[in-house]
This record gives sequence, structure tokens and C-alpha cells, in this order.
Amino acid sequence: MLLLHLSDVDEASWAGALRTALGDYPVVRRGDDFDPAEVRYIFVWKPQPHAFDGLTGLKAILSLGAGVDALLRHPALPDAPIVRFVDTDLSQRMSDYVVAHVTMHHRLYSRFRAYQNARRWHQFYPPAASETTVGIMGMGVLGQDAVSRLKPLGFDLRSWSRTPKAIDGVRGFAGADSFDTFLAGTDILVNLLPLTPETTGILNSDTFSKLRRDGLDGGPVIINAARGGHQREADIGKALTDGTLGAASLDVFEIEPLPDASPLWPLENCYITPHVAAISDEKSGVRYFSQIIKNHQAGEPLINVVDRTRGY
Ligand code: NDP
Ligand code: OXD
Repeated sequence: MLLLHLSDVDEASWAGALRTALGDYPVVRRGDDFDPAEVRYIFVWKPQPHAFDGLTGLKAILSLGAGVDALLRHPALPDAPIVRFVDTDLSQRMSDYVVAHVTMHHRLYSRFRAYQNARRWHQFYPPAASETTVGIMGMGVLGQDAVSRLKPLGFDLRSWSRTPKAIDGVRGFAGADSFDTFLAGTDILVNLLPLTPETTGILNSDTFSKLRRDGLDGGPVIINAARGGHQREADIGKALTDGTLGAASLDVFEIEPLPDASPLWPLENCYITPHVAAISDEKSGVRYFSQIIKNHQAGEPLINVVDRTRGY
């Protein structure tokens, strides 16, 4: 039996689509009449504290999100394998966001917007893409898709990950020891890391001060599409105001929704989106998770299982 426990999405719609995809396999929702001991799979997003109560026969936890940081902090998380969402549709959506914001900052959008507001005609030429270095933190599923889409645009690319990566056309840096060298050549810093104890607060004043200063006019730029816990918002506000950073694109925040009182809202060089960089699409998600259940029921191993000791 599959139990759905989804918050902030249309759970009824997902349940209907999963029932269609899984045929005879029983699919239940909270509030339905079922025996929790019969549940073999639970499909979760932002599970409540009691979500796993009584699930004594659980074989796997299926995460609607690609990021599992919040799930791993659940106080009553059972010791079952966690399968996270990995999908070409999700990767495409994230890369759409990354490409849009990298391109916008490379073409000095903030500067020309200010000129327009001032009715000023001033021919200031942005650099060629090949003269601009995009540094991506996190070279997993999403980071690799992002570089594959930025490469044809001609950007100079570098990556930073925990273990070394050899990707054609991307200069790879790995581990804490190489972080400063990675930053020193980066004009546009893109964060696609998972949130773990090691990566918490990594977007801070110290990091910003190490980015390349003589590249992009107006100063280096950060783009965070991963988790709010990666960023120190007080440091970002300060850096955007004192010129340490030229601009920031932020899709995620320390507290979501971003509070009304946040000093980031009015900053003209801060581009805020409400955690919409990439959504787990229902059609793709149903295809992915129903196939995982079918394969697992047929004796095949689970895929994209989270490594709990690494935290992602
Ligand atoms: P992956 O697990 O596939 O990739 C993670 C990458 O980060 C890997 O390259 C890994 O290194 C690297 N990494 C992990 N820890 C460290 C560290 N301490 N130092 C350096 N590098 C490190 O994740 P995804 O690409 O699938 O997703 C990334 C994140 O994106 C998710 O965790 C989620 O938080 C976020 N996300 C946000 C969305 C949004 O709408 N805003 C939507 C979807 C995801 P290595 O390769 O060596 O293991
Ligand atoms: C995710 C997200 O992790 O939407 O998938 O943030």
C-alpha cells in the first residue's frame, strides 16, 4: 500500500494520478480508512510530526522534493531508505532558472534598468560570455544539467563539489581546500548544493569577499536556487548595499515565505522569486514514483537513494 502525506501541493490530484498509474496497487491518503502496518511506501513533502506513526512495515520513503534536508531533520524519521526526486523535467526547470539569471546578470540588467529609469542613453558594453566566469557550487544532477546548458552559450565555467568531477569544458574544484581558489576566479556564483551541516551558511560575507572583483562591472553576483539555510541574509543585504556584490538572485530564504520586514525586498539589485526555481511536476513525478514502486515490487533495487551519512 502507498500512503500520501503531501503538504503545500494538491494531494488529491497526485493520489488520483498515482491510482491510475499503479492500477490495482492500493493508494491511500491521510483520513482514509486503512491499517498503517500495511503501508509499504510513504510519499512525502513537508511531513507533519506524526506522519510516520504506526508504519511498521515501511519499505521506502519517497520524497517529492529533490532536497531532503528537512526530511532528514524529521524527529521521528523511520530507518527506511529514502528515494528522492531525480528527473529530467525538474533538471530542465532548474536550468531554465539558472540560465535566465546568469544571462540577465552577465548582460548587466541592473545597470541598464537604472539607465532606463533615469531616461539615460549610455552605451556601456557588457563583456562577452567567454569573458565571464560562472562558478557552480554543487555538481550533482542539477549542477551538471546547468553546465550542459550554459556551455553552448559560451560562458567560462568552473565547478565546486565534494569529490572531483571531470566534465569537458568545466574547470573542476573539489573539497574545502580548493574553495578559495574556486571563488577567486568566479564572477557569477551559482549555488546548487544540498543543505548539510557542512554547507549551512556558505553564502556569507567571507565567501562574497573572495569572489573575483575585476570581472563583472558593478561587482560579482550570487544566485541561490538551493536552500535558504545556505545563505546569511544579513550578509547579503550588507554586501548588496556596500558594493561587495553587484547583484543577487534568490529563490530560497532563511524563513519562507520571506517576511514582510525583510530588508531584501526593496533592494533594486536583489531579484527575489518565491521558491519557484523548479517544481516537481505532477505528470513527471507520477511517472517516476509509480515506476519505482512497480520495479521495487518486482524485486529490483531502489534508485536515487539518499546517503544518510553524507546528508544528501
Ligand atoms: P545532488 O545530490 O545530485 O548533488 C549535490 C552536489 O553537491 C554534488 O556534486 C555534491 O558533491 C555537492 N556537495 C555536497 N556537499 C558538498 C560539500 N560539503 N562541499 C562541496 N560540494 C558538496 O543534488 P541535486 O543536484 O539533485 O540538488 C541540489 C539541491 O537543489 C537540492 O539538495 C535542493 O536543496 C535544491 N533544489 C532546489 C529547488 C528549488 O526549487 N529551489 C528544486 C530542486 C532542488 P559530490 O558530487 O562530490 O557528491
Ligand atoms: C526540491 C524543492 O527540493 O522543490 O525539490 O525545493
